[in-house]
Amino acid sequence: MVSRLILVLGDQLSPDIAALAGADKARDTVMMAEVADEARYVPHHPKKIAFCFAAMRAFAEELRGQGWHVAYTRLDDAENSGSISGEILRRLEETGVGALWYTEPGEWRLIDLLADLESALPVPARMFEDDRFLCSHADFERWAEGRKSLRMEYFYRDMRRRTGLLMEDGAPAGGQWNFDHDNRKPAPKDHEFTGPMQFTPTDAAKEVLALVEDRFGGNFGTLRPFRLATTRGQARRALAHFVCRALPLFGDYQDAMLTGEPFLYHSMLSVYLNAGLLAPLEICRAVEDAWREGDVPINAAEGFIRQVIGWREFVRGIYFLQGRDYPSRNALNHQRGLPDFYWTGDTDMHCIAQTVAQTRDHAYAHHIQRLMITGNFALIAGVNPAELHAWYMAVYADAYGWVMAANVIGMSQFADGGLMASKPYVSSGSYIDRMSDYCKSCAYSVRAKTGPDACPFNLLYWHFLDRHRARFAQNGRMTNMYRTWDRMDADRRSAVLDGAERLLDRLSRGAKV
Ligand code: FAD
Ligand code: DLZ
Ligand code: SF4
Repeated sequence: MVSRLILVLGDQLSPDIAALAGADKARDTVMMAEVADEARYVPHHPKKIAFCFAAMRAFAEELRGQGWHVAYTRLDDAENSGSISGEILRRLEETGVGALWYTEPGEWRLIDLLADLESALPVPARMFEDDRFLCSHADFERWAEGRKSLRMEYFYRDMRRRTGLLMEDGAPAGGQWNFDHDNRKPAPKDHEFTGPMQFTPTDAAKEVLALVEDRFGGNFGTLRPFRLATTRGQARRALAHFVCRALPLFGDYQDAMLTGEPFLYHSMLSVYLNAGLLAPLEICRAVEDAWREGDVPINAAEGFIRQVIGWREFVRGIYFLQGRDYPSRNALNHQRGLPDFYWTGDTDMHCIAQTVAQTRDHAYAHHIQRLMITGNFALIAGVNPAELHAWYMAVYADAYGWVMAANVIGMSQFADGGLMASKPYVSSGSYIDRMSDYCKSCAYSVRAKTGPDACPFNLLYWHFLDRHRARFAQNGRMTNMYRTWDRMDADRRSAVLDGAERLLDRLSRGAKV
C-alpha cells in the first residue's frame, strides 16, 4: 500500500478535513508549514499571523495526540524553504511517500500554485473538495444556473430547508424566513458589553508572539495584548460565551456602532470558523438550541444563522463560481488610490478614525463598519476596488480570498456590476448618525450638507449618484434617491458638487480630510 503525505494548510485546522478523512495514521504523514510566502503575500495584521501560527501549532499537537505523525515546519527552522511548494518537495524527499493529498485551498492563488506544482512532483497528487462548507461547488452551480442575478435571500431559504435549521414542519420557525426588520435598532445607550471571551496566551502562543513581533512587527496593527483563542477547546468556550452573553441582543443591535465599543453584541467567531477551529453547523446548532430553550429570541437566532448558512456560504459560492478574475473587476471604473488614512487613521472623520483604530488594535471591525463606514466611503469617493480589497485582506484576522472577494468587490463596491447586490450600498452621513454615536464627536457636521464643515459622506453621496446617473437612475430601488436629488434647487446641487470636488481634490493631494 502506498503511503501518503497529507498537506494541511493554516486555515484547514479541522480534524475531519477532507484530505485526512481517508488517510491512515499508521502509514501516512501529515505536513504543516509556517512559510514566509503565506505570511507575506499580503502584509497581514500581526494578530492574524500570530493567531494562524499558534493555532497551527496547537492543531499539530492535537493530531499527534490522536496518533498522527506530523512533520511540522516552524517559520524559523533553518531548513524552511519559505514556500508551501518548497516544503512539499522537501517532505516528499524526506519521507519517500508515494502520493500527496491535500484539501482544496480557499484561494485561486494557492489552488493554481498546487496545480502547477503537480506536474513537477515525483509522485501523484490528489485534491479533495473542502467539505467543511455546507454548500458544495456543484450545489452552488446548480442553484445559480439560469439566474440573471444572484440574490442571497433565495439561496438562504434553500439552505434553511437543506439543513433543517429553524424549521418546523417544513415551514420557517416564527412564521417568516427573515426577521431583519427587527434588527435595525440604533446604538444602545447605557449597555454594558462583555465582549468576546478573552484568553491568556498559551505557552505555544507566547513563543509565536515573540517570533511575530520580531519578523512582522512593522506591519499595520498592534500585536499585544493578544487575547484570541488558539485551540479548539478555547474556541468552543468562546462560542458558549457568545451564545450566553451576547446572542440574545445580537439581532437587535446588529447594525449599531458605538465609539470605543468594537464588538457590541457581535460574536467575533469568524476568525475561528474560517480557520477550522469551529464548524458552521456546530455554531448554528448551538444558536438554535438556545432559541429552542427559550434563552434567545427568534430575531437573534435567525439573524445569526442567516449570516452563517446564508451570507457566508453565498459569498464563497460566488467566489468560486465567478472565477479568478472576480477580485479584479471594476464595473464603475473607480481609479482613485486608497487614502493614507485607511492605514494611519489620521482623519477628521470620526467614524473612519474609530473604525481604523479598532481595526489596528483588534484586527476586527464588525460588518456594518466594514460595509457602511470604510466600504461606503471608498465607494462614494471612487477608490479602486482592487486596492481596497488588498487593504481588507491585510487588516482583518478573518480575511481569506474565498470570503473577502464577494464581500468587497460585489457587496461593498458594486464592482461586479450588480451580480450580487441589487443596488450599491451607499449612504450619506445621516445613516451613520442614526446607527451610531460617532457624529456627536466629529469635527464635521452631519447636519451640514454644504460648506466647509459639511460631512464628507453627505457631499460624496450625492456626487456618486450624480456621476453614475446613467447607470443607476433607472434602478427601481434608487428612484427615490434621484427624486430627492432632482428636487433640490439647482444652486444647492452645484454647491454640493463643488464641495465634493474640493474634497476629492484634497484627497488626491494627500491633504488631511
Ligand atoms: P457576527 O456579526 O457575529 O456574524 C456571525 C458570523 O456570520 C460571522 O462570524 C461570519 O462567519 C458570518 N458572516 C456574517 N456576515 C458575513 C458575510 N457577509 N460574509 C461571510 N460571512 C459572514 N467575513 C469574513 O469572515 N472574512 C472577511 O475577510 C470578511 N471581509 C469582509 C469585507 C467587507 C467589505 C464586508 C462588508 C464584510 C466582510 N466580512 C468578512 C463579513 C463580516 O463583516 C464578518 O464575517 C464579520 O464582521 C465577522 O465578525 P463576527 O464574527 O463578529 O460576525
Ligand atoms: C494566512 C496564513 C498565514 C499567515 N500563514 C500560513 C502559513 O505559514 N502556512 C499555511 O499553511 N497557511 C498560512 N496561512 C493560511 C493560507 O494563506 C490559506 O490557506 C490560504 O490563504 C487559502 O485560504
Ligand atoms: Fe462620519 Fe460624517 Fe458623522 Fe463625521 S459627521 S462621524 S464624517 S458620518
